[in-house]
Amino acid sequence: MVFGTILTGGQQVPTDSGSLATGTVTLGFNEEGALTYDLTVVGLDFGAFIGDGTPQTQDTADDVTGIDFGNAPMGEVGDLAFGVVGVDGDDDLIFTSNPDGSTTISGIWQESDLAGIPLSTFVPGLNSAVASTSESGTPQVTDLYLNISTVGDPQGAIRGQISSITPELSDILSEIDPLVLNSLVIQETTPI
Ligand SMILES: [Ca+2]
Ligand SMILES: [Ca+2]
Repeated sequence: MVFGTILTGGQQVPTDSGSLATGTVTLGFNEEGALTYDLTVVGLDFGAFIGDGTPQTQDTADDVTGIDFGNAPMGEVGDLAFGVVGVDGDDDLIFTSNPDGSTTISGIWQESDLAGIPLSTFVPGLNSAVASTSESGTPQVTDLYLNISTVGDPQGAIRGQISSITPELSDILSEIDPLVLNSLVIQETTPI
């Protein structure tokens, strides 16, 4: 995958949401030019979207209400580009509840999906970031981000700015143990 990022509460704007949930996502263009994404999250409740809708946790604050692509640089709130859940969402969404308690969300953002801002608007910027990364070996942050909102954090619990990444970083992001990543983030954000 040529794009990826880590989602945390600390990337929320204007302030840290305080959420201790984390996510990793990798993305890439498929042969048809659509953007495929694989997102794995620890610490949020996707029960409403899986099977008979049984909640994954008793607490309702962690219940996910939206998974959205937004359009803004890091540190800014932008317009909704593509809301992937709901009736006008991604028709390719697959939710998988993993044995370790994490949830994986996979989908394909095509030009034909009903998006607030069509995918084609982002393609030149995304391609240019990939070209720059393959030339310099350095990740490039794009103006596209992923935001997950919940009952407790309706503006967003965790966010990650989509970056073009090197093959090495892509391997790390797809192979990292989600629970290990989550414990690292919790250690960093919990005051001693
Ligand atoms: Ca819950
Ligand atoms: Ca789709």
